[in-house]
Amino acid sequence: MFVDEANVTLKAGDGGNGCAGFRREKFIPKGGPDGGDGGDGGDVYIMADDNVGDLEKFMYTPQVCAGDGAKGQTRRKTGQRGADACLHVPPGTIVFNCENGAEVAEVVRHGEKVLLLRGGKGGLGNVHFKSSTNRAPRQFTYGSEGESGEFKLVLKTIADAGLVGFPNAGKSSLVNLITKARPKVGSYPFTTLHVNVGTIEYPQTYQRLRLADIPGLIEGASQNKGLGHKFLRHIERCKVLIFMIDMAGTDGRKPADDFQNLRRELQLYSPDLLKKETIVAANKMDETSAKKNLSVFKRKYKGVDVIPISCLTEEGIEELKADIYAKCKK
Ligand SMILES: Nc1nc2c(ncn2[C@@H]2O[C@H](COP(=O)(O)OP(=O)(O)OP(=O)(O)O)[C@@H](O)[C@H]2O)c(=O)[nH]1
Ligand SMILES: [Mg+2]
Repeated sequence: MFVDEANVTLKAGDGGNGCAGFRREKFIPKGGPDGGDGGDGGDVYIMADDNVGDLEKFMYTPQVCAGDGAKGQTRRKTGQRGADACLHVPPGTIVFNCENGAEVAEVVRHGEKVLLLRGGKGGLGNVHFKSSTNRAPRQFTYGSEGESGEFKLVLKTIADAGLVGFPNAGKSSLVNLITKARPKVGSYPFTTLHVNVGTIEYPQTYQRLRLADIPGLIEGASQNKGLGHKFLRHIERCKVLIFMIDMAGTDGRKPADDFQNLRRELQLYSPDLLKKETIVAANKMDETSAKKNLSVFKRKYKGVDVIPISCLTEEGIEELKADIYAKCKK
């Protein structure tokens, strides 16, 4: 299971109460107040962690609390501070406040840490209330409550390039071919049900790029047809979009229309998607019908960068890899 949304209830620790104590020692009568302060409550943080792939664990533990501060003690001892709690999430996670829907934090790079909730302050012990008129105060203050709230975590994958296309176009086949990720390939639509990210390696330059494979879109995805278009948020941060087109026109598809329809679905989701660097991967060139369809396609979309490939014979794959690199580094 791949979980990219989760609701969590978070609570920072309460501050410990101050102490009302008196010094008691042999030969020191009326030793005076010596109650220490309470410890502060722990804070709640969120941190991006490359070793965390999704938000699944928050489905099982939707409540996270930081530790409370300990009470103050006699001999002016301050109570121990409560332990902080830190939510380890995949890079690219955004935190929304459920109450007002506002975005409160976003962590993108590994190790990036943001404070979500502050722990309560520890109370004051009675040493603070000593005065010339009150030499034995019994006053102390209570620790304050830690902040709390309900939050929604949403993952928007971080990748350099993203694949979009209708079901069965061959998106996962390409990811299998050029990365070490192994998403399932099937001859039926909607083989892929969630996002897969693979890393393309370029040994010549010791560089790596992340490639995101998302479930297929269909016409009307923006009206929630098929799997809907919610997966498009995983390619929002990509620099380059690869439109995977089935150039063989399997099952009577018209490749030229496919490209236009895909672009329309993206536009309906967010017009910004169409401003990205674009590559059309004209797949299934090993099939006989593909050549004719390709020339029709090229005539219709003159300025578009089209690379004929076949995931079966591996034709054009190196060229596509090089083009992805060039556009990502632009
Ligand atoms: N002939 C031919 N078949 C291909 C090629 N690439 C992929 N296929 C086939 O096309 C079918 C779909 O491939 P997938 O990679 O699962 O397609 P997808 O775009 O990931 O599909 P969804 O996950 O359902 O959106 C599979 O049966 C593949 O074997 C190709 O270059 N030539
Ligand atoms: Mg797939």
